[in-house]
Amino acid sequence: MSYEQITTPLDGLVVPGADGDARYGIYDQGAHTFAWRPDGQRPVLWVSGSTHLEPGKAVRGGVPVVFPWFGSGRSGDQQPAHGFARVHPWTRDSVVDALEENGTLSVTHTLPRKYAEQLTDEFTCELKVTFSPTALELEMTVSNEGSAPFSYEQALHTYLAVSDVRRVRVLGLEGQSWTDTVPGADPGPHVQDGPITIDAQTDRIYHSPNTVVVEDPDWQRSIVVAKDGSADTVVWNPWVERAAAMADFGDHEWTQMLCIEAANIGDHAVSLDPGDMHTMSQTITLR
Ligand code: TA6
Repeated sequence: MSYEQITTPLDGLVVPGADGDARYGIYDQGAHTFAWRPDGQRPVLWVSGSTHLEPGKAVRGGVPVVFPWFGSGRSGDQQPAHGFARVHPWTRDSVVDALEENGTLSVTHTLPRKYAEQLTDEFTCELKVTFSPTALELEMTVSNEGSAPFSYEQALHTYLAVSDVRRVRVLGLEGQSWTDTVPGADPGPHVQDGPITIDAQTDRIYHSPNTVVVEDPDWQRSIVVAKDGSADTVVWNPWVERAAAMADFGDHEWTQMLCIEAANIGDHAVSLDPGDMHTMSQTITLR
């Protein structure tokens, strides 16, 4: 097993499986993980068949890195949506290839400071992604290199592949407080009563550090999303109308995916004093 450099549609690395499909994959743009598929398994990450795959445009699927704001930010007027990190090429600093030894590949990227033209803050943002046959681990570390406090929002906006989103259950957030961000909905706060099931457009910020389990009976698997350094978990499915309104999202694809996102948003934005750093990590496994 070995990795290959790719230059189209975007620069990055891929580890092809026996069938030629990507087992592991990451683009340099946005340090964007686009594939993780353990042996004998279906893909764990979902990517739209209609996604853009061109420089400067966000990829619809995989794990977009949301930084330094979520959505339109705490001011409500920040552009681009979900920050600039995901639409620029990051510097690929290191690749640790242990594929022959144990099937593991670690890739570390940093976000070039020049793309943060809207910010005066001095910071570094690094993402280390470790692919293995049993886990996908993402570690996002931000350091304050300046002389003033630096505050940011973040998310690992993970698109999980499911058999049919109407038939999965999400466990681990029972009793947790959540905010409804569906346009026109009562934002709450609400308290989660029992497992989460999806029967309409769903766009929620759970204010919880808990591990989440997505039970998928039709595919006879559960996807476990554990995290550290994250106070919020976003749960999103666009459902019919929202999916149809997105050019980079196939009209019928909404049943195939569910976003479970480790995040720090709003009141949980991270504030770093000069010289401080913070790591948010997300580890995905199957059971
Ligand atoms: O994380 C959920 C969310 O904020 C949704 O409201 C929806 O906008 C989704 O992200 C996708 O955002 P994007 O900018 O990638 O189209």
